[in-house]
Amino acid sequence: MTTTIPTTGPGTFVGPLGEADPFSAEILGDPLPFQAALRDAGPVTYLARYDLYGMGRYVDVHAALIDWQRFCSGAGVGLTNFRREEPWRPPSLLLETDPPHHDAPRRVLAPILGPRALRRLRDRWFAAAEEHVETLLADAGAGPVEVDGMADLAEAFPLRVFPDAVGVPREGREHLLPYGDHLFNAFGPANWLVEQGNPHIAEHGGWVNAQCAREVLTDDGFGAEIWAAADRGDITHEQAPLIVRSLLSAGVDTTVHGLGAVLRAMATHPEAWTALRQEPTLARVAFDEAVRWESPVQTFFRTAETDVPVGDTVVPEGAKILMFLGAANRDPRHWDDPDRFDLTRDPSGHVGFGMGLHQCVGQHVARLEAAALLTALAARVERIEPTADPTRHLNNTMRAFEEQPLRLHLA
Ligand code: HEM
Ligand code: OVM
Repeated sequence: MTTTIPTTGPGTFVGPLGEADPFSAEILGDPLPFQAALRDAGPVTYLARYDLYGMGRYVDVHAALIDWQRFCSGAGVGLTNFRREEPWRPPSLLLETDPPHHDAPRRVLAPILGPRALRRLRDRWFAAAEEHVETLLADAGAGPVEVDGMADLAEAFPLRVFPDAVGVPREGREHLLPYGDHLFNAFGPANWLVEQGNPHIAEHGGWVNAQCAREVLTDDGFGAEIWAAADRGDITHEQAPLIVRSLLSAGVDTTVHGLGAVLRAMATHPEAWTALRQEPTLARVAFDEAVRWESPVQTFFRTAETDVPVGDTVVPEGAKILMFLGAANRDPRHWDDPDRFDLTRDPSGHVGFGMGLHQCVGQHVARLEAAALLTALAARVERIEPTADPTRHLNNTMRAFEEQPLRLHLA
């Protein structure tokens, strides 16, 4: 059964906002009209369907994300309230905890994934990207090459470099994307998307959990560094595998859809591609602007620790509040012409990687992957032409593409 939410074209959401289902196929497929209506309705809006509160304005989302004392993560950052219901997997020691429990895992992981540590990977990833692009374009001669921007670039490149960096074996890596897809669906309600994943999650989750063991990981990756932190006593040996699990949970689908976003931006904004080719150091700002513009992670929940007044509303203790990162990243109250992908704007301050204590600890990894792939493409590809409309992959949390048919015109 599907519920039809009438829309009257781009930018207009019609119908009672409080009854809307933000996890319906209609709104997941085209979230912008609903998000505009949510922002216009006020700082916070009760959404009766799931007994939750929604926030979409930049200023309020930003304020709530840095207010971890009142908008907590320890009761889960999905719809399930861990204080009342059993979580579907043992909670993340990073994402789904508050201080003081959050402190040690975060202090351990941040330097492992930080800019200093990543310098070691930079040359390797840039070379891997060049080789990947080279192979993709190999039998083209001088003519253009038709690819699927998702399967051939946005998925293939992270799957090539990231699991190696964590230190997981080759065998079984096909579990990573479906595991992440289900995990991000499971932050939402138990709708058809979750039901589609349920029969397969034991298999994917079994493989992912098994890769977190010290014996399975290589001795030179992020995983080994997490175990070394346990040997030093910075975390316990019981915590180590769950922290490795965070990398395998959060580190793959997110970058795939982040890269999907920047490829879409470049395919639809040829002048931006030309600018990036002339100045490859623009790759970083291009990726951040794409993360703002598309917000591959659209939403996360918080739980009210006490009664919290927001505007004219009091969000009651124990209530779930859905933070619409994607709505905040396109709030015209904060951004000039927010729907425009604009390489000349300063996208810093966007909440696509979150904000505050839980702000993405893997963002430098994501940026490095993007810089490597975009730089390699820029050297060989003069123009990225969309040959058909991309298709969307619906997910309760992520804004994702299934397919992006592209024609790469060689330089
Ligand atoms: C946290 C988005 C890539 C690991 C977050 C949060 C967001 C986010 C929005 C905040 C969650 C919250 O406040 O509740 C993204 C996007 C990515 C990306 C859009 C790519 C474009 C990565 C990568 C990794 C990673 C590559 C691992 C290497 C994590 C972890 C957390 C996190 C472990 C939890 C941090 C904490 O709670 O302290 N990410 N992420 N992410 N991310 Fe990312
Ligand atoms: C984790 C985790 C899982 C999903 C997403 C995420 C975006 C973190 O297991 O720590 O951050």
